[in-house]
Amino acid sequence: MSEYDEIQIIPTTGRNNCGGRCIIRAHVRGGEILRLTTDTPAEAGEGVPLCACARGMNYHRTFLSPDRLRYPMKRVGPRGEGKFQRISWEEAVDTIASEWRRIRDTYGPGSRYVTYATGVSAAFSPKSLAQRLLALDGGYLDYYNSYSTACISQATELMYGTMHTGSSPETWLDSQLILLWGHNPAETKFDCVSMHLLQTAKAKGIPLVVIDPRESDTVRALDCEWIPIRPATDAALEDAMAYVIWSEGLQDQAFLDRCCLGFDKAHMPPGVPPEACYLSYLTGETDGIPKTPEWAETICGVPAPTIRSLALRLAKAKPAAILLGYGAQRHAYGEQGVRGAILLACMTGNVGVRGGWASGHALYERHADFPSVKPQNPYGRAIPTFCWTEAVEHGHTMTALDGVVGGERLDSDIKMILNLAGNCLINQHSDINRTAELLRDTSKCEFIVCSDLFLTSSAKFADILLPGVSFLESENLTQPWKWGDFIGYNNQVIPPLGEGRFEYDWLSEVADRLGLREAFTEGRDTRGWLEHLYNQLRAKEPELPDFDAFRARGIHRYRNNPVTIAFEAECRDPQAHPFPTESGKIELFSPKVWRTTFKSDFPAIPRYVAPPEGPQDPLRKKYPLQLIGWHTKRRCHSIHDNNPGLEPLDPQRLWIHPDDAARRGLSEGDAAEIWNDRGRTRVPVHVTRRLQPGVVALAQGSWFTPDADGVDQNGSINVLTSQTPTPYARGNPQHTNLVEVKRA
Ligand SMILES: Nc1nc2c(c(=O)[nH]1)N[C@H]1C(S)=C(S)[C@@H](COP(=O)(O)OP(=O)(O)OC[C@H]3O[C@@H](n4cnc5c(=O)[nH]c(N)nc54)[C@H](O)[C@@H]3O)O[C@H]1N2
Ligand SMILES: Nc1nc2c(c(=O)[nH]1)N[C@H]1C(S)=C(S)[C@@H](COP(=O)(O)OP(=O)(O)OC[C@H]3O[C@@H](n4cnc5c(=O)[nH]c(N)nc54)[C@H](O)[C@@H]3O)O[C@H]1N2
Ligand SMILES: [Mo]
Repeated sequence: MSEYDEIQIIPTTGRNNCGGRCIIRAHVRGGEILRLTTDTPAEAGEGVPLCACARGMNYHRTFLSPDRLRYPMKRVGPRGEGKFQRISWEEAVDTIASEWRRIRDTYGPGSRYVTYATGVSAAFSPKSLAQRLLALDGGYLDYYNSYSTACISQATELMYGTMHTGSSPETWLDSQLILLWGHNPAETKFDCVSMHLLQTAKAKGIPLVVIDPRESDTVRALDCEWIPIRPATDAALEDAMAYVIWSEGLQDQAFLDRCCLGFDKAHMPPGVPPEACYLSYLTGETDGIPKTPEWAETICGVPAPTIRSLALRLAKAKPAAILLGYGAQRHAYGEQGVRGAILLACMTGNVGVRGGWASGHALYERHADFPSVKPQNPYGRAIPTFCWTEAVEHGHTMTALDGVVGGERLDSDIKMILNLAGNCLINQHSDINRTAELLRDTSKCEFIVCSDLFLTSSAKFADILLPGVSFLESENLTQPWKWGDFIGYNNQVIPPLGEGRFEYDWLSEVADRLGLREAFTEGRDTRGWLEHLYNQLRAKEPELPDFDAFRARGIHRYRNNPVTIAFEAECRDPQAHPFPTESGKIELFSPKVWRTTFKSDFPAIPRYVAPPEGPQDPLRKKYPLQLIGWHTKRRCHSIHDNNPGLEPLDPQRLWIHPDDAARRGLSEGDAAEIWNDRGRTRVPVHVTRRLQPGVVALAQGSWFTPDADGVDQNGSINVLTSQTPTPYARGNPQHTNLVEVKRA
């Protein structure tokens, strides 16, 4: 390279699992990245600029670090110890192909599992490609749910019959009140447009209220009202708000009568005792306890007058929107807070109207998705993704009662794991110590392949460890999460580091060993597939330019973005346009839950249930503090934790209230140990009034770094979290934890 070489500006987009997918422009000279820039208002035209945050601007520093994995390796010490020996790609591929075949022939196709892994959240992802090859080779154990949205997606479907409850986000500007419930968009990127819209809403004078145990960055960035709540008690607050609205006669009774099942006795399904309705619970007819604000205050910690006034404001603001983040549902009874929010949206007549919001998951597709590369899975069975450790331990005993779908039971434990561009094998899954012990036993899961950029805690558990390539070194097709009307081309910027390879290349060689190359590749290389997938999308989205033009620009911003309101027709005339539920109505009471065995511990109506490790658990005598996590601006999950340049943005610290700190003799910056029966971690404390006494908070995603005694030294929250799934969705309760803290 010389300074006279031409500087090329290559447009690309990131592909980690942050909802943003911001625009990155790499300034490259002679194969070397000089700097990264991002979208500009001039480029964006009338659209919202798709600007990268500090993480986006740091991709090259994170990914081109000297710590990158550079060649294939095989494990030499005990599994998990992290000792590896360099091998050739040929040996790696041969070993994978022969173990793949052996395990299929010994235990059947359903013994093979590809983990939840979001490091390449793009259309042509290593995870989907591995599942493609397994499907062509007889099948694999699939999963459903995500670590992101298990409870919110299933609770929403339970009530509306669909997760697609989102309207166009521009309609937020037609609201009179917006509640950001367990939602922190200033920090937790779901997209590049939410904050822009919320800032516009703020400028228009629309009141914004944040309900969160922490005074999040969103409270500060939008200067909004903050209602602190005890973690895992949102459903109690919602019950009491419903009580106030009902006792003041402010509910939209016509809407409830027309569109909802189970609010009161007169609207219950046949064959169910009428007093199983929501109202009988609310008034205390069934349990003698009216769900008053005073009742809720003792549980959720929000003062009764605040509850009353919030309820009245919600009922009187017409229309109003309850926007849910995913934080309040990553809890032990995370389903119930979601159901309560939907109930409030129904009671206040905010469903199906512009400026209102159906609430729930709010999936929304204004434009088509890229097609899948996965053929049908001949094995057909799937588990909740969070329950994969159960399937390693005792898969052959798992049945529909454990969340198995697509068949009555599993016929094998998991014997082979492919963990490609993911860190859920250890770092991001709950109860790291339990998972590590399980995976150390090579008689249980017999073979583990990891492909990553770094020697992460998950990568240390690989039998074969492969060097991947980052988005700067390979290409793909990207799409943002729900609000963002564009698609991006992840152009390759520089050649791969070391012997790093995109997963498709070596999977094609494994396919070759299995006699499946032609079926797997259909004769295409990566570029050929990307063009093929793009053209399939283009057939549905006629305004897309041809592939080469799209690739050269690196982005297409959709011009035709019609405004849609979820359930407009259903709400107007549910007879002619039934909701996609069994009853054709919004099921405030769920006949499905009533019939099933969930009945005993999971109620058929939205209502507060005291969760294990919640504020009312007797375990608080031993572990008095409720610990939650959050997704910090400094990382995307575990990504960027090894980039010291980003650390000052949000150093890993335990947030603790001054009263709790004083009681333990802790001052700002002191090293603390946090523990419960599952594990221990050490981290400095941040003494702050940005949360209430009794609550502590630790950002999720920090790299598990155990000392010789197994005590984590890096504030990695998953040494403290539980593997017990939530009762209905069987999701991850990773924000519900009781702990104690002391000076380290
Ligand atoms: N910067 C950044 N952005 C990201 C990600 C990232 O890692 N970093 N990850 C992306 C991914 S994959 C996902 S799934 C999303 C995650 O998005 P979310 O799940 O919404 O993010 P969290 O930070 O876990 O939770 C949001 C807020 O909920 C609060 N909260 C926790 N417990 C409770 C509770 O009991 N009640 C209430 N009312 N609030 C509660 C937290 O304090 C937090 O401020 O973010 C995406 N965007
Ligand atoms: N306690 C707690 N745990 C949580 C959460 C929580 O809120 N609290 N959140 C959960 C959520 S919402 C999610 S989505 C999961 C996320 O779980 P994961 O998807 O496992 O999380 P990441 O840390 O993003 O892991 C991505 C991995 O891919 C690697 N990688 C990045 N880019 C590339 C690439 O181009 N190629 C290859 N081969 N590798 C690459 C990174 O080095 C990293 O190891 O975590 C969950 N875990
Ligand atoms: Mo997520």
